[in-house]
Amino acid sequence: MTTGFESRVAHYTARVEDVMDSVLPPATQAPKQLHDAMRYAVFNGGKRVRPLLVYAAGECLGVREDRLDAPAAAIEFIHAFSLVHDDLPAMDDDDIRRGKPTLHRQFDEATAILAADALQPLAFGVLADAHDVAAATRSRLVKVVADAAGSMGMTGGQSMDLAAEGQSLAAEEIEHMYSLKTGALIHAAVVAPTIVADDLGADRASAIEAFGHTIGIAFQIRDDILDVEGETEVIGKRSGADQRLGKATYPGLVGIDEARARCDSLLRSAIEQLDDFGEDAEPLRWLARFIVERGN
Ligand code: GRG
Repeated sequence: MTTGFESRVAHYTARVEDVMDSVLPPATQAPKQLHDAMRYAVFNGGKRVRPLLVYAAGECLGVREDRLDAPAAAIEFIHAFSLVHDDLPAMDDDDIRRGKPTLHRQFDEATAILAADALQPLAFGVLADAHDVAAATRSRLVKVVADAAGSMGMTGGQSMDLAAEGQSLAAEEIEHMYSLKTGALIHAAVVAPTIVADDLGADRASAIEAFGHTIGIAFQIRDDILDVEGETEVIGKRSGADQRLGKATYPGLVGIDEARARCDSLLRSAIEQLDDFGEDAEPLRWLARFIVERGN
């Protein structure tokens, strides 16, 4: 199906990539290897789902796209940072990401750690510099992204994921871990426009929040399904990694068919959570379907 948003995906992708390019120091700037590595982490591919969610939620709420550039870029920097750390030998020890060598393979481990370290403050710097957004709004954006990345968000979820290797978790525990490890940043992507939007009522804000929570869990279950069923060449990372690492995953617990059914049911809930927005939420619905149907 097409909703019109599909035709704007290339526009928004180019837009956020321009913003990120403009704030990342050039690779010719010393320390050159560090800046080269930061750029590799950000520009070695990537679907840009989180920035697209920012712009789609912004369309839903009638927020001007230039007011969404800072959260879109900041959240993608945090995401890029997390992938570099996730791939390190101390974590999932992966050598392919987005079909290319992981950062520590392309450069070295110390450079990968430092490049990721530098992407995180860059994200918060972008939010602090969003001068077309009021100071109080900027500070709320910083808080939302900080909470999403922190120990009760993505980093906490990653810690639970590592602790659960070789363990057996219940379905609810796995979904809770997913809602932090993957869902927290996706949730922040759709919540950021609710902060930038003028006069948004509490009901509309909580409907968007609920959507972000639901689709964040579905995103990770789909990722797990791709890890089991996808070809390395298509998914851009080594398939079967979860089983090799003894990860506690949803398909590992309930099987692929039930995992797919859970993903579909989360998609239905996410779409229902947008009912009150009517046509304005079509971009978000389109992205929700993309998230559970994607092939990489
Ligand atoms: C970054 C604050 C901070 C701490 C590091 C390593 C870590 C803590 C968290 C990792 C969390 C993580 C890697 C979750 C997996 C999320 C996931 C499914 C990533 C893949 O996202 P896609 O498919 O990737 O959007 P692309 O390549 O398209 O950008």
